[in-house]
Amino acid sequence: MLGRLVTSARALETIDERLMRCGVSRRAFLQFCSTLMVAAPFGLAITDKKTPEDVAAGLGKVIRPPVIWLHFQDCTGCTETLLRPSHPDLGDLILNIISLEYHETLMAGSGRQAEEALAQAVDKYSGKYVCVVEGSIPTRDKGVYMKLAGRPAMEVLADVAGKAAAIIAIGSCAAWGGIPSADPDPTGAVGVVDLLPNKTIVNLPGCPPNPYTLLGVVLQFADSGTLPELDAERRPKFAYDRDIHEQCPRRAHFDAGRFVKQFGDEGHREGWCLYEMGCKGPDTHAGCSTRHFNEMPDVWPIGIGAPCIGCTEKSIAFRVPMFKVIQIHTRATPPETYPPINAPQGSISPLATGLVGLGVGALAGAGYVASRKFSTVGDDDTVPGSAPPAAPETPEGGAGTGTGPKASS
Ligand code: FSX
Ligand code: SF4
Ligand code: F3S
Repeated sequence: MLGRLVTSARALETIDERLMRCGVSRRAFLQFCSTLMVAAPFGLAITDKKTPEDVAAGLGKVIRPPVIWLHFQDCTGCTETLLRPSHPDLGDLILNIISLEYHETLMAGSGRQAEEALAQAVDKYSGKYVCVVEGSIPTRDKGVYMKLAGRPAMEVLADVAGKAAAIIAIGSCAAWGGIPSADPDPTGAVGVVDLLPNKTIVNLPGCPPNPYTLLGVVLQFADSGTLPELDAERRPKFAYDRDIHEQCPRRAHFDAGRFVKQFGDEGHREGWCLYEMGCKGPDTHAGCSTRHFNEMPDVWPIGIGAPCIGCTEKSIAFRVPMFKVIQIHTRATPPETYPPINAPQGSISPLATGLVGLGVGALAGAGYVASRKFSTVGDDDTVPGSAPPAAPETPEGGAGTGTGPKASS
């Protein structure tokens, strides 16, 4: 695939040649490379380097990948997030790094002119271009709800994506239907994979997704003809292997049981956890908690005080109400199940003692706490429920040293 893309594109420029010709500063390119490194530190061949200079040296030799971008039922947010970072130069830089051959929102032409441009681009780069699809495809009533130049979107997709070297479904709409597929789904909206099940498709869900994920996939493909490793939902693992909750800056509040109860309350103003406001972060795979949007720190849903709606998960976003509290299915468990770190040494009922021993005894730390409780009760045969507080531990007479509560053997 590499050979095909590089040889056939000999007439195209390398990224270095293009940047030099257009007077783009090396500094801007290095900044882009370091952001790409931060956005995709693992799992992407092009960023698997020591320094941004190394990444830039490798990327500079890559032939600018021809990209044909299709728009179907969408809000254009995926395009906006790619080309409207807070530094306008970055949008320009991106358009110099990829070779965007067709994009309805950005091109000057319209109508017949635009149709001709599409046909020419497909013809010229047939089998070599990356087809990026934004938006869902209506299928109800033979796809009559969206037509381009008289052709249903389904037909345009089959034609253009069918001749691509790789297909990327950007955004939740293109990945699995997104907002247009929400109940009652009037147009029968589906994602690309539903219509082209046998094609190699990379899904980049998110409403919108992080633009660096797209650029990383496109550039790796242009560089080596390979795609990054995908998960079962065809999402690149480098961007979707963690859940939001794992690296959320509000996680300490979740663990401590500090929850926002109402928008605007004291907890909300203090930046507490949004779980009880319906945050879906614990069940949502995406990198937003560490890779923010628009090149601005804290610009992501939870960063601005809104709960994550699970926009990258097809079983959550636009299916589960935004503010509904979810059951957590990942490793993170609600804080009340965490073993206490400083357990009060007061009276303990037999039931509580038994439950502690059975329920959390398997955990090493909790097992130790439980055993302390067992020995406290057992040592002096105090009737459970009326035991005096245990003597505080001291360096001389700490746990397991003979005078304090003993760990069971
Ligand atoms: Fe969908 Fe793209 Fe959501 Fe919008 O256009 S993924 S509605 S943010 O941006 O397709
Ligand atoms: Fe962050 Fe949401 Fe998890 Fe709270 S529940 S820590 S806000 S991801
Ligand atoms: Fe989407 Fe949640 Fe990130 S709503 S943008 S996955 S924080």
